[in-house]
Amino acid sequence: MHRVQYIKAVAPVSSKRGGSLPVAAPENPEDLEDPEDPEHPLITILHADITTLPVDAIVNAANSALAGGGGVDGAIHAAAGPELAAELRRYPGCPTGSAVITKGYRLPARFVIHAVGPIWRGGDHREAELLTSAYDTSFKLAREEGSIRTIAFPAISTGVYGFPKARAAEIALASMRTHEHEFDDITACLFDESSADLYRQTLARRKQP
Ligand code: AR6
Repeated sequence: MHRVQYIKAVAPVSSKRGGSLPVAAPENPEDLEDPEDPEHPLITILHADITTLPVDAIVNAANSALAGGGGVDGAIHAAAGPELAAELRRYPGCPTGSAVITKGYRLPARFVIHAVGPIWRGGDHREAELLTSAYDTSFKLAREEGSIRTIAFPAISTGVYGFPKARAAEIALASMRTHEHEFDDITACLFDESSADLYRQTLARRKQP
């Protein structure tokens, strides 16, 4: 039960059903199964700081210079330590819609996948395609690494890059569903409760015919 292992270390968090999850693992691991969501047992929606998650890999919302910055990028660099920036300096950069993988250094996660989402410029500049590509490339790198079974994503491009949150949630969850059979658990890690609610609603809607 991979989910039990990392929920133990994450607090506060919310479950897909909206209730708070216990900080300690329940006596019966089956308590964490979601009977309301049998179609997507491997997609977990969490309200949490992604830097705290002891998953195999976390995904960063990076910029094409791989130069660090604010938002989740800044938080990941601060938590990982300066070795992360040093490893990234080996790369000339990364095109929008693509990603690179590094070690996680002082993070609980063993790897960081630095994905470059698009800057929102009104919607007519391939933004949706590029955001899909950022997610799909992250999954591809994770698979190629070979030992990554659990992976967590922030809501790429929805902060300073300005991508509309509802459309971004649809794109993120569509990519996660495409790849869910390749991993033991995929976590959508949202930094605020309203975004976590949006993801829950979007996932529920996708199940309707
Ligand atoms: N854990 C999870 N999610 C977080 C965290 C966190 N610790 N901190 C912020 N978020 P952003 P972008 C959420 O702006 O829009 C950087 O400067 C946040 O609420 O971090 O892709 C880079 O260097 C939002 O929903 O990334 C780039 O230059 C989401 O993460 C640029 O920002 C993404 O917000 C990338 O912009």
